[in-house]
Amino acid sequence: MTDGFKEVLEKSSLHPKPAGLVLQYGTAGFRTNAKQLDHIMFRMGLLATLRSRKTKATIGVMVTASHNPEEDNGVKLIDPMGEMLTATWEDFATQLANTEQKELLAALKDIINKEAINMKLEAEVFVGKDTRSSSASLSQAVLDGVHALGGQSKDYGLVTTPQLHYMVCCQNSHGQYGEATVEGYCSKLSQAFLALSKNASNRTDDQKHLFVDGANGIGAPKLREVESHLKKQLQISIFNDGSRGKLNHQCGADFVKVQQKPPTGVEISPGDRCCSFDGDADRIVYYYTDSRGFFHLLDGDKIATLISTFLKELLVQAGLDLKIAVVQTAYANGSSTRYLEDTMKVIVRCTKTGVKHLHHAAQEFDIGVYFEANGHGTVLFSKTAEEKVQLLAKSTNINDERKRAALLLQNTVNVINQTVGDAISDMLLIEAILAIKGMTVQQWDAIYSDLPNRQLKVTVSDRRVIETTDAERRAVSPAGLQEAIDGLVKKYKQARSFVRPSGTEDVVRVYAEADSQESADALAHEVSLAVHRLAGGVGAEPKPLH
Ligand code: 16G
Ligand code: MG
Repeated sequence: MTDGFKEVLEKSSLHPKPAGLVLQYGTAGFRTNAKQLDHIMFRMGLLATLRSRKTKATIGVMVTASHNPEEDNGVKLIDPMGEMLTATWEDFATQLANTEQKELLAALKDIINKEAINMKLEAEVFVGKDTRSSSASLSQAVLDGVHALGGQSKDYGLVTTPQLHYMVCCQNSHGQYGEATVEGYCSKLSQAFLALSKNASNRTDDQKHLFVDGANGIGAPKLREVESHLKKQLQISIFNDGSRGKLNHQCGADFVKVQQKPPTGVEISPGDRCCSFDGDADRIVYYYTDSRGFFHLLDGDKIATLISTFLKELLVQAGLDLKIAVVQTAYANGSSTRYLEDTMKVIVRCTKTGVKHLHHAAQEFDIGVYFEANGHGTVLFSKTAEEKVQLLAKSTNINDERKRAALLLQNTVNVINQTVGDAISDMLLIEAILAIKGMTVQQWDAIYSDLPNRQLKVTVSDRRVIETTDAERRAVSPAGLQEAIDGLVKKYKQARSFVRPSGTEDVVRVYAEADSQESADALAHEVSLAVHRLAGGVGAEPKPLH
């Protein structure tokens, strides 16, 4: 044990912390300019090793800054079943990150004591990275941290974030979830996709064609690996594959969702079915342009609707009594919530922003479909649900319709990466559903019409003055803000608005929706003004959009 610590001391001096630098383990780990992250990576290697001993399981560490610009990087830890790191350990991560160099050992020992960690136990950490130029040396710093505390490591090199989550889950489930290799991932997902596709009626090559914007990130090369298993059942043209353009620059899911326009670097014609991944391929949105050149976005809400409709129909056909729910956040378009509740009659839950909150809420149901409007999401099946599906799929004394539905459900379970939202897996599921239902992207889009909406940002001196409740839908402080929002919302038809401090940027976010784009824009502006006036706005007051 003493020796181990000696090595920590020696190695940590190679990854020194800039004095005074303070960083926070945010919604999705640490994320900032890559130049500030070397010591963070080393320390997250240390922390992951402790977490591995504590849980007696393999832990993952992913080096990525997702949709942030190329100059940034970041890191997040993955817990044993492939979930996000548990909240108490997020606090340890922040403490360890901000401890000055000379206090590092004391901070480590503090965690070891608090969590009663047996340092004699073995530890194993899986490490992955995205395609950023800084990722190679930063992931090496993680590995240095793991080795300094005597942990074993496996370096997966370039993988998508959800692939690393998958590997961790496979390893800790001793292969029950699948084989912990990229090849294992590709073959599990593609086999399930091919089995699903057999249920599609004959499709033309055009109908099988999908245009994918890889955001110039890791999603593109990883999708190529999957594609080689798909036996041309899906014909993919990949744009922004990283061979030329800059990561996330004018492309990728975040750009398309925020700008409401197609990415640059994609040559598409009206009606072509397209999707965009983000920089680490844990997010996906679909879109097309119509013959008049109008852009149509199919975001996480539309994806959740498509998937939950498909699953609900299969449950009815299979005669399975399983409780299905859709989990959304306050950003979900009001039309989607209304459609799901009133027409589809499924349970809808709303949680705070951030994948971990949705994931936990979805675990409470037999089948929990969760998606953020921005395209993060997946489907979770409870153990009972999976067992019932398996049993029915094996049974011989049921009619053809039930059998077909049971097999479809079984393959649906297998095509989904249940550990976390996964652009590649979500894409395969969506493509299979469209093929089976014989549905075009326009028909999918027409299931319901989005309410016009607008998102704005307001800079304030301290965004923490805004505190929210009711899954971020209401502000409890500063005094008077919620009353002001309520008053403004009343002025417009079908209107809704809320504000929340961002978990990833130093701004307050404002969301508004209403029956027309003009009204949504005007409401968003008026609410921004209220935030600026009541929550310590910095600089000039927000100007109207028109
Ligand atoms: C992070 C979250 C995402 C959330 C976003 C909100 C994960 C993996 N990612 O990217 O789910 O929508 O933050 O950002 O949890 P904001 O707090 O700046 O609005
Ligand atoms: Mg991402």
